[in-house]
Amino acid sequence: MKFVPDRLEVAVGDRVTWTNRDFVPHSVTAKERGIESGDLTEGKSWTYVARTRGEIAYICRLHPVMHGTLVVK
Ligand SMILES: [Cu+2]
Repeated sequence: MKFVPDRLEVAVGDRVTWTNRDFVPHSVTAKERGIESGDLTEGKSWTYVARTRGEIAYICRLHPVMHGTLVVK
């Protein structure tokens, strides 16, 4: 029920992959950026290509207490 790590710094152009290692579904969602992984069930992955600089605060849409930050440098 948490993103590990919950803060990650990457470079522009990097591909970032989230994998659900939990047994309940989760998502990677940042509405203002149009980021939406859809529901990721156990073992499923989703990849985002970081194309613009900045900090992206994201949540799990299914469990909004789950927060993460992706820093694109
Ligand atoms: Cu979740």
